[in-house]
Amino acid sequence: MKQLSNFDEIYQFLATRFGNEKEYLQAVHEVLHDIVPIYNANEQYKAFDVVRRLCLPERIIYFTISWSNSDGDVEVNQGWRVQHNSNMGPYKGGLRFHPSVNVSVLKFLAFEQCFKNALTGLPMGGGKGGSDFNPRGRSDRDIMLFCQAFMRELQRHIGANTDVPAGDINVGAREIGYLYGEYRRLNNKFEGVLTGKGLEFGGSYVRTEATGFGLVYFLDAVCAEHDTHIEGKTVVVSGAGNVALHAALKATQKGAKVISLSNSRGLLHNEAGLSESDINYAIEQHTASDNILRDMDSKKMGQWHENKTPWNLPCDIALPCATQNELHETDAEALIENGCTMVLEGANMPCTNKAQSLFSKHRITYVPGKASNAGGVALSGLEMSQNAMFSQRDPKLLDEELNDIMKHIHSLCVAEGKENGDDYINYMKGANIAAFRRLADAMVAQGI
Ligand code: NDP
Ligand code: 2IT
Repeated sequence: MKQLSNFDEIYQFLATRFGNEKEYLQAVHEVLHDIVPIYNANEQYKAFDVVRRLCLPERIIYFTISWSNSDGDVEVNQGWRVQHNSNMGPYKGGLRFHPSVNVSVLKFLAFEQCFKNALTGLPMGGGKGGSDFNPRGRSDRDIMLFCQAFMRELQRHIGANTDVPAGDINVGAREIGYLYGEYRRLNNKFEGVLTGKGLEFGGSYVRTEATGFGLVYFLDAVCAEHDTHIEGKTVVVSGAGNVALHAALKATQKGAKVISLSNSRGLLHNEAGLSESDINYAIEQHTASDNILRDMDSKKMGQWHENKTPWNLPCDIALPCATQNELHETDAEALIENGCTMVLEGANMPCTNKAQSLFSKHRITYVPGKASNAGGVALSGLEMSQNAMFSQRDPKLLDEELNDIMKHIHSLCVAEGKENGDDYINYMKGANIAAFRRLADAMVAQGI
């Protein structure tokens, strides 16, 4: 029976084989540290070698997308689907279109997705996919042609009970519509094979808002746990996409002062706090604009600062909602010095390892994305169940269920994340252990 003397042993096994996959190793390292003691204390987990099996994807599909753009030129992109773990349900997780997409990024996202999906309590395994295609500056027609070519390859590997992709960076409602249309045409099936669909063709109410809203529902629970509330707090948000804008909107509705948004090119700062109508303007216009934040500056909704990030702004709460490793150790230092006491991740792994360590050293409340951004995939799970029943549920009830799911995840983190004799809650440890127990039990029950 395999006893792991410490987490280094299995990490070394992975590091030797996947030494150049730094994001994947970073995500695994973060989890192993917390779960190996639980593994070592459980004879069945050891007998079934669950940790090693959980770290390795069940399958990685690679394909080349050769397509003809709207000018008739041939373009070639790379595509992947990482089907990480299916013990708890069909592989489930988003698709990302970005030039930075590679195997390491998708493996880290797929690995984290398994833990996140386990926390939702819904029957979903974990996966992630995407392409190095860069949609910036492309015509709508090019986006459609690319999505169709991508789906021509992906379609043979997915299905409503096999693998259910959704959106992620640069894959939103428009792209899901084009992807879904191509799947339906090729398979002659109208089934819940993708989530994030339009409301007219099997989509769910509240899915668009769910990640950002869910993040703020989680923040509500964190505030209650610490005898405080969101109202009156100064909040910095990074990103200006689906997650960031809906987080900013819900936080503003709850009385917080949201003083920033950002993108890969710079920062929008509004010291007085963005209004609901400013944020709604961004929600309505961001997909049509090349840089919505610069447009907001020209409309006097804040000041645009080229190449700046929000992390030097004084605040009570930080919500990083853009991308992985966007918040470094020096940013964490600046946040702490300027009075920030809570950091909740809307993006996946936005804080570097060193930034995380600094937060815990200074007893800053830090919540990893696998817990705090689980609202998006939770609503995807509810979209899948609506599709299976050919129904469409009421938005108010779905919003309440999202709130309940986020509160439940919070309680799991608190139950497993409280250190003995200390009132500091280690949300990272809590999330990792709670998710691991569920995953490991499902693996043991289903044999090798
Ligand atoms: P969007 O494509 O809607 O928005 C992404 C935002 O992040 C844009 O403002 C983009 O700026 C910015 N961004 C992207 N790359 C960088 C970078 N390298 N540096 C700074 N800013 C960057 O994506 P989402 O809002 O859907 O996703 C954001 C994060 O949330 C991702 O980590 C994703 O994995 C995670 N997530 C998403 C969920 C969902 O349901 N959509 C669910 C759970 C997590 P620019 O326009 O300049 O590129
Ligand atoms: O990171 C994520 O959780 C997502 N991009 C959403 C996944 C999903 O299947 O809804």
